[in-house]
Amino acid sequence: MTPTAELEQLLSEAVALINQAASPDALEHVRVTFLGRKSRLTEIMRSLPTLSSEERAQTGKHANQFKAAIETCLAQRRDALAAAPVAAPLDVTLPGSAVAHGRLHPITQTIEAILAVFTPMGFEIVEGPEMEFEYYNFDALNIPKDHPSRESFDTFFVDLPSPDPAKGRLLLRSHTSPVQIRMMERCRPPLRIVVPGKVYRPDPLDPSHSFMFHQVEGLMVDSRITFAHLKGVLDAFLKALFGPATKTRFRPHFFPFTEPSAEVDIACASCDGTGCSTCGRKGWIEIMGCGMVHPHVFKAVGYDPAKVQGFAFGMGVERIAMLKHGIKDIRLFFENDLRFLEQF
Ligand code: 2U9
Repeated sequence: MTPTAELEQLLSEAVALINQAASPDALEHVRVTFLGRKSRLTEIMRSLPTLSSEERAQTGKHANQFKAAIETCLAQRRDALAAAPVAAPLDVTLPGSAVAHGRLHPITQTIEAILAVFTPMGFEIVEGPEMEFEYYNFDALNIPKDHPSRESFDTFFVDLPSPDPAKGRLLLRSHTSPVQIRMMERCRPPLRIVVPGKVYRPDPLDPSHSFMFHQVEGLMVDSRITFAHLKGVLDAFLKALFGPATKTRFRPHFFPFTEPSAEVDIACASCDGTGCSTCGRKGWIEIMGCGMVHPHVFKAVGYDPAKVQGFAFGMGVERIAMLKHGIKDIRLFFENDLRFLEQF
């Protein structure tokens, strides 16, 4: 093959490769192959002195044309690549990448589940202060200063002078009941409220005690309210929370602020009341307390106990969450370990 024929063949190969090149690097590779020091073109140029003067003139001219044609081609392709969009067009049908999302704390989820049963029954959600006066936490609730029942509501007192000495010392509330007292002071009956919130008791930490925990309490006041209303509402509540087959039992108890008072048990779902380790072989699990509001409590807020009756109830949120999820240690709720929290 003559050098001229060979250059023509190389040119068509080079043009094809240049047009296929998808990146500046690929283009450079083509340039080195066809124009570089080790290329066929360089060999042909080096052999020019061995040719006759006529052949030398011809081949030299063709070699220069070859080189110029390839350089033009390379420049065009370089411009085309620079103008092309960098990324592939967006395919909106591809599945998206998952966005990490947070979630509500299991205690918040449990509070919301509890409230979601009461609000459709007409109960309004009310909140109040965590730092309280002795009067709202104890006195108005028929827990007199010298009464031994006050000891079951062990209390953190706040080391600040009381802004209203007539209402006693400041403390961290040991139950959410002071909020119901404040509501009754402000509103005339009828009243239907549920009160979620944090409460504080100086208990030593163990698997079932924490110095701060959450309660949901409730209060319904109207004329002609009876214990039957209390039973109906709480039985419906526990069936909504633990399932329609849940059996309930009301056991007599004592609270200073209610009379009569009861504790409410649900039949153990693990053994259906026959007795197992979950229920301590008793077949029943204590779930909440309740009772008819004591006449002294109504008197304290200016309600006439001859005209209005009411029922009240209270539950510990951590205890309910532990029963619902089979959690054995209350401290897990407060450690903020994501391996625990991400399970809810
Ligand atoms: C007013 C009148 C009465 C609230 C009540 C209970 C029974 C009760 C406990 C459950 C477990 C607290 O978290 S716990 O330790 N609570 O058993 N609470 S009746 O009675 C009231 C509240 C406010 C004005």
